[in-house]
Amino acid sequence: MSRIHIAALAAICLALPAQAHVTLEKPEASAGQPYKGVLRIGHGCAGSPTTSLSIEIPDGVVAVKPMPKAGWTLQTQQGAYPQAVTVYGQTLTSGTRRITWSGGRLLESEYDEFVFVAQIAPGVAGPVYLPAVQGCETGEHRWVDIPKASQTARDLSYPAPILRVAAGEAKTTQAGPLRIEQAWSRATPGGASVGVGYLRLTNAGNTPERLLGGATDIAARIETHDMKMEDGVMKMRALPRGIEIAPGATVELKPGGMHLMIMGLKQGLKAGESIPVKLQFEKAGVVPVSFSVMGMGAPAPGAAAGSEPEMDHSKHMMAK
Ligand SMILES: [Cu+2]
Repeated sequence: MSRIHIAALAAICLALPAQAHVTLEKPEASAGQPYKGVLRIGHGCAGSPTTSLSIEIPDGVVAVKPMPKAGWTLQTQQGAYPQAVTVYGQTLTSGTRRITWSGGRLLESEYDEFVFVAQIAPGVAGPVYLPAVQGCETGEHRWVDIPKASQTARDLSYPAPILRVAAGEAKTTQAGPLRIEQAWSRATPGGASVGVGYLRLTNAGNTPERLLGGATDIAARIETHDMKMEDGVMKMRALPRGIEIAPGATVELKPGGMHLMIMGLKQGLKAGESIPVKLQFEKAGVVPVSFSVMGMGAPAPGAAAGSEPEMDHSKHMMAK
């Protein structure tokens, strides 16, 4: 090859758009929030078709669930987290640390996306990296370089996909001695008239407090409910006296147990939005809180599949 050809080739390589690298479509996330990662593969290995993609999940990215891809085999490797993470009332100590899609064939001339969902642990801030190995029929690209203090990703030939995490606003509401945390709900299927609400309540006061229900513009009313087994069937019942939070106690409203029931929904609840709710307490009175809506039917982050009772309230039976 002539000198000119080499120079031209080098120029082309340097001019490759960012898409030539393996990158995340949305490289920003917030601590304590859900995150959907879309890895983009825009080329093969020097022309050779891509046949696998493997990514490492960094510390602080938890409750990871990869999306299966038609024509590709999905494998995950589980491992311990360096410290337990509490997400929406669940304490997680381990989870998916590596995802591998393999067995497909993505031509140099084609583009594809590999998807996972995750939760960013509270307290994470700054960049985290998801080293990725792109396997090809011939050779591989190891997108695993992490910039040193004086560098940026631009200085690296094979930068690892970067995710910049903004310190999330602490989703904690304080009302006198009462602390309200991690208020969340679930997306509803079309036409559903009821939704659920979960949260954690801590009473640091000396007298009992009581959650009586609440109100929201997007539904007729909000009730306090419980679930219990009756003749082998999980049934829910209204708690007309509300839910007590004893002095010094923390009460968790969570799947399979006590919950808020949002009755008479005027619109569906969509993952990613937040619902403004005015909670009603016996002593603290009306306390505004917003509920983050999580994916439909998804178990609470970290809950093992099948570990929770039926949560589709449209099917579930009201105890008499
Ligand atoms: Cu209910």
